[in-house]
Amino acid sequence: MAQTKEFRLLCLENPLLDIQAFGDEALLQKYGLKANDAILAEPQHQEIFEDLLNNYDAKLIAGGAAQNTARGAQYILPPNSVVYLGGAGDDKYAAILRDACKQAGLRVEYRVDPKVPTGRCGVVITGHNRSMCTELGAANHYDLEHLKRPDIWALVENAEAYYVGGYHFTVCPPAIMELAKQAAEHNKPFILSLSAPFIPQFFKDPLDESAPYWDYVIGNETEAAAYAESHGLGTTDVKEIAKALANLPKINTQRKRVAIITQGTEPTIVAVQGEEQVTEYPVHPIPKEEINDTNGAGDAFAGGFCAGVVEGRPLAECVDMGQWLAKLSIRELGPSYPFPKQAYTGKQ
Ligand code: 26A
Repeated sequence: MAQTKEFRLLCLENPLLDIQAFGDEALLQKYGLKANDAILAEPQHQEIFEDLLNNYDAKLIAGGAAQNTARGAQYILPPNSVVYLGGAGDDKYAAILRDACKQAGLRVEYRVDPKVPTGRCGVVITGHNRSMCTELGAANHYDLEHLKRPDIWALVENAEAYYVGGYHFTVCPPAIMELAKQAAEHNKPFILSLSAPFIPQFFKDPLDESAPYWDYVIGNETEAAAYAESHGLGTTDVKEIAKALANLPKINTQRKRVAIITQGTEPTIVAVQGEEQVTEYPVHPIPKEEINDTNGAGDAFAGGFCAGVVEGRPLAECVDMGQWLAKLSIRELGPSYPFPKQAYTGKQ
């Protein structure tokens, strides 16, 4: 039997170690955090990491949104299917990340900066919400030079699909554009996640520059709303926003753009470029008592979805794979997947 090609999916973003704890309203207030948000740490947030570790029994868990997605896609795909790029330090935290990725069978190619600590993300869980506060550290030093290094660029050329976490717009838009252009030139799918409301709000220009290259754009309802507001779409209707995203101008006309908006336990909305009809895919709920936390649920959705795209499955099945993997992840602590592995056995 012919061997399947290796490393068909290449992902790029910010490797982070999550410092995650169950907290309360007082903790959120202490640092001025919203219950469900993702922000970059500012001076007033510096203490949160030690605070979580010392006073809230925080756990260290591999994170970084697209790294979670990459581990998720690899969870479903055959061994050696996914490679992940980003910037990390040369420290204990990087070792934990490498270990977790190795266990998940994910190949990582970090741009190592020995002078800067690995990025970390303080995660405060309250109920079914998660508030994230990120200090990017070495992840912020990812650069084009690393992407263009001959051994890394060979991985880019070899890959058949690209997934970029929108959080990377805060780090290295030129690297994103290189992948976007490579995808369009070779008719490979380029998948982008909006990542967080602050990306369309405060990184609008680089986001918009990449938009013509999106074959798939994935976001949740709050990211969609932030996009609509920052782009003056004049609507708060998720279906209309999905349609607007799908119908933005596109460079590679061989693929119709697909916009996918998840909404927690509400149906996933899917719009296809040029199509009037928007499709809703109901989520298969799990009993409340089985929910551990929702940190990484969206990343897991993207992971399952990307695995489907790489395998060339029909759109409805890609969505189903995303919902399936998200369901597995929210039963685990943080952005993790159950071991021993469960197999996706077809549409639920
Ligand atoms: C640039 N920022 C803010 C970030 C992140 C991030 N990943 C990359 N860049 N802020 C939070 N995360 C990750 O999101 C995951 C949950 O979706 C966290 O590390 C967490 O694992």
